[in-house]
Amino acid sequence: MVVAVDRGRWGCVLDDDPDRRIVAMRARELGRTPIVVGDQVDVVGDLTGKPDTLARIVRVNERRTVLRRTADDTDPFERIVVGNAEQLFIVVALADPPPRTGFVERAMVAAYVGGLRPVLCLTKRDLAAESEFAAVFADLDLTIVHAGIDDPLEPALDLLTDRLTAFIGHSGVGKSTLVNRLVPDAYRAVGEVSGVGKGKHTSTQSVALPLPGGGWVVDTPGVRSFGLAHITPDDVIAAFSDLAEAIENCPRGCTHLGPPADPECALDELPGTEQRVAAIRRLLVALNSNESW
Ligand SMILES: Nc1nc2c(ncn2[C@@H]2O[C@H](COP(=O)(O)OP(=O)(O)O)[C@@H](O)[C@H]2O)c(=O)[nH]1
Ligand SMILES: [Mg+2]
Ligand SMILES: [Zn+2]
Repeated sequence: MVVAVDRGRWGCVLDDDPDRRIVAMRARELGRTPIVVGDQVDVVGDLTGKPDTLARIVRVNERRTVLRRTADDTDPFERIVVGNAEQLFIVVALADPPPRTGFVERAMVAAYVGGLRPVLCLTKRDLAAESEFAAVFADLDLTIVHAGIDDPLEPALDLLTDRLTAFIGHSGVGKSTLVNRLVPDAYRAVGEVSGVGKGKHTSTQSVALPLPGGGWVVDTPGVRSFGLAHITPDDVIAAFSDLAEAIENCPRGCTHLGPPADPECALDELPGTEQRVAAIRRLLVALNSNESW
């Protein structure tokens, strides 16, 4: 599995000896094939992991899930953030910075469409009550966990153990603080704004960190914007098995928002799903909001 990426070199761990880390290059025949953290790859060459050895990645196995983004909502080039993550921890502070439903909704869209299970991970409950914030998502399949500095880690660990989980969140929400509690030798810088224009030691690459009890968390410090240009309303609906079939009866070009934009949307004909459909339509509104994170 690829656990780190740095300027044309990939850090990998081996299935049969997860404690041995090797550094690999991309075999010439792979061209510019993207290789990202979480990818399962085949490696050849020197696999000893000794200093100054370099293995070669000769194949990238098909990804089970793919978390993708574009730079903004108009960027035609999509990039893969993490491969094969089972979950997306959407880290949100209840205050400082204040939570935004649009951020969570856009993250959920990226998760559902990529095949990841979204989890809303709330911090800073010591600063503000949960109030209505999480209630907005009640009709969606969204697991909620508290993992701020005053919360026990067990509920988060129950979800994380033995899985590969990607973490995203705005700067300042407490992501590094949480990662350091979960992975005590991770030494993620706390109180640091990630991204462009910072010192060269500021990591902007994703990195997978091993949980002491099994499983991996992928910190994504460079992901400050999360454009969704590559996602259509049909992609979002397709991620919900109870609604996917219904939209085959929609008129062509239906955006599934319902009246007045889509008076004949088939989602309005499904008995007993009004609230769920309304919740999923809020995701479609967030998809179209053109909002950068
Ligand atoms: N009050 C409070 N502060 C927190 C909590 N979690 C993190 N912080 C603080 O929030 C600031 C930003 O934390 P950091 O982990 O660097 O956030 P990141 O930018 O998301 O990685 C730091 O001063 C942390 O000590 C929390 O649950 N409650
Ligand atoms: Mg941080
Ligand atoms: Zn429709």
